Amino acid sequence: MKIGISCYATLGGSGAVATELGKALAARGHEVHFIVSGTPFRLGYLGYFMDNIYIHEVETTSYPVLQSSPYDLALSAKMADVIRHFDLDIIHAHYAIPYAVCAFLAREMLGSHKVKIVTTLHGTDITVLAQDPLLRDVIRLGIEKSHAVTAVSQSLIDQTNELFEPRCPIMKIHNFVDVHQYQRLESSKLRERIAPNGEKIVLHMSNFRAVKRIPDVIDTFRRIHDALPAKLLLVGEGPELDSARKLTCKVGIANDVLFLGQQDEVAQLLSLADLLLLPSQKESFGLVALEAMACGVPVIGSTAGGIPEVVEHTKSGYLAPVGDTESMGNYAISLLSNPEKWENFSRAARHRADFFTMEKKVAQYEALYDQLILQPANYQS
Ligand code: GMT
Repeated sequence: MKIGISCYATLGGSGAVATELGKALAARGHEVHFIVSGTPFRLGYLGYFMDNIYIHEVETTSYPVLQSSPYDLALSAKMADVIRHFDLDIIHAHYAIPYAVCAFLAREMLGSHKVKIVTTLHGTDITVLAQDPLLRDVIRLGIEKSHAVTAVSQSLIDQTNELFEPRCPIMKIHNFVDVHQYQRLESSKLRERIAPNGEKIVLHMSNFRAVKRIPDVIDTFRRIHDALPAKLLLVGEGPELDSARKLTCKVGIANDVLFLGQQDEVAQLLSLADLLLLPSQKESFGLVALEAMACGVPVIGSTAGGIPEVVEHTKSGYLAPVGDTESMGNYAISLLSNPEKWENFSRAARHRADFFTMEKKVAQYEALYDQLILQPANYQS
């Protein structure tokens, strides 16, 4: 098959999933065309050449009469160009706006073309952006003009159904992890440097947006730190980073918190951790939780969105209502102070990750593409 993929190229779960999917499809012999604003971050540091992958960068223009640089229109035109030139079978949009809407525009530009549009909803496109009445109808258009729509969790399907009542069912394809790449790697030397006195290592990794509730990460860690020697690794960048630094000073834990910024060697970092914290306000799936679990790291998180579909409360981690840092702290302390319990949770986390293996989920996407290719060219509506 010839498959176009359009997604956010910068840091974030949707771009990570789209890129890992593209890599897996290419490895299975499909021709994959990324139509993006820049090389997706998970393709940028492969260290080897991947056959079957093509990258088409969108260039925008500016002109005094235009209010802003028309990126979305340039993206649509680029999609149309790539669809026509490479005779794509599928264009897979990751995130409703702008990608699903641009894919629709691209197809309209081409008049008649066999290409089918698949849209994957990732979370904030529905749980945040679609709450804005101005954007809601644009998102509705993207959903209705797709030939198939998938979502990364049942929770996200339920929220989308409630908001849009789409005519065609949304298909659940959970996110996935490459369990060969994400496994607990040897890290004793690094661990010794970061936690020289045998401190427990707690990790949070995100885009540091308000939705991640960074103050809850810090408050949960403060409770752990009060009870036992521990270090907190904060990985990622985003708008809440500055206030996070200030808060760690204010609560007196700054010496035991490491701000690592954006990092590429995710499996290596996760392998260092004894616990992952994910106390999000909204989280359609929580890819980082799955990647951590594949590395044998139990998760302490909130019950928001799709997190309970990934983390089994009391088995591979503990979940508490959003904002309940007291329970999160107590759960964390009970796990970190009981090696046998931690070992059981770690094993269960690795076992749980096997439910979300890349092979299974990529096969589901492949089957969906196959099915669409055989169908007549009408949109959902
Ligand atoms: O919030 C993020 O981590 C970024 C965001 C994105 O769109 O890149 O992630 C969303 O998509 C991920 C991949 O499907 C999911 O694992 C995240 O749960 C989801 N984020 C939210 O729902 C807040």
